[in-house]
Amino acid sequence: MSSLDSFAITRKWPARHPDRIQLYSLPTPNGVKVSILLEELGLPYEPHRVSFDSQDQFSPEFLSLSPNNKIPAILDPNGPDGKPLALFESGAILVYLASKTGQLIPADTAGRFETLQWVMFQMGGIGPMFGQLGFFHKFAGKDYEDKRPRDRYVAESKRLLGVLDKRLEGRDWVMGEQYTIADIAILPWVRNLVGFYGAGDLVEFPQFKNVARVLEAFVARPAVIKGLTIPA
Ligand SMILES: N[C@@H](CCC(=O)N[C@@H](CS)C(=O)NCC(=O)O)C(=O)O
Repeated sequence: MSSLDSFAITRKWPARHPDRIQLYSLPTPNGVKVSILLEELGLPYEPHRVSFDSQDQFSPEFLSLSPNNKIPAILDPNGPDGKPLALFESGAILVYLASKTGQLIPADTAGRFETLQWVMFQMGGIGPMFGQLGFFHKFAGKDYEDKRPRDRYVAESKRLLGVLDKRLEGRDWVMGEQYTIADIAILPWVRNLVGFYGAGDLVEFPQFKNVARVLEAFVARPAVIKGLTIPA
């Protein structure tokens, strides 16, 4: 009997290593944020694939942990006070894991909140806007005759890329010299926009030279290369 047995999610995705962080995910731009962070931190974890083809995200077991039916989610057997902690929402998971380890987030209060501000910029801006652009450019919305919704998200995505490009001027990473969870939140979405969504031309990506430079450095990191493939 492990401390995770009382979590219904472990009935559908049994924990073979209940002492490790359990990750429920898929290699999407939101999912890989967590696998990349776990790889960067070198924390032992056990990934579980939540298959959208089988509608796993709507199963009662998954909803018991992630009521918004979205990946990623985690179950940490060693949460606060040594008790298990279940979490959904990638931003909350990034902040939790960085705080738990004291890594990839500045130690000083001002630097910490500045980092969180950029994580929120991704969660409230880049993620939802790029995601809508993907719908109207690559998925079902591409067949809509009325191109105004697509154009709205193209314009908003370009605006957000402009904000990010300005921030990265003269900086190695979003927070300057220090690589943080802000980079891990934002850059998988930029990669997805120009890669999987094929929207590079649409948003005139080459003009965002600082974003392109930092994205190149990001995707070369061993932890990023590995994290992008998890769960297999
Ligand atoms: N704000 C959420 C968004 C998560 C999200 O949108 N996940 C998508 C995959 S990238 C998902 O699980 N979609 C499944 C569905 O909507 O049914 C987060 O950052 O964790």
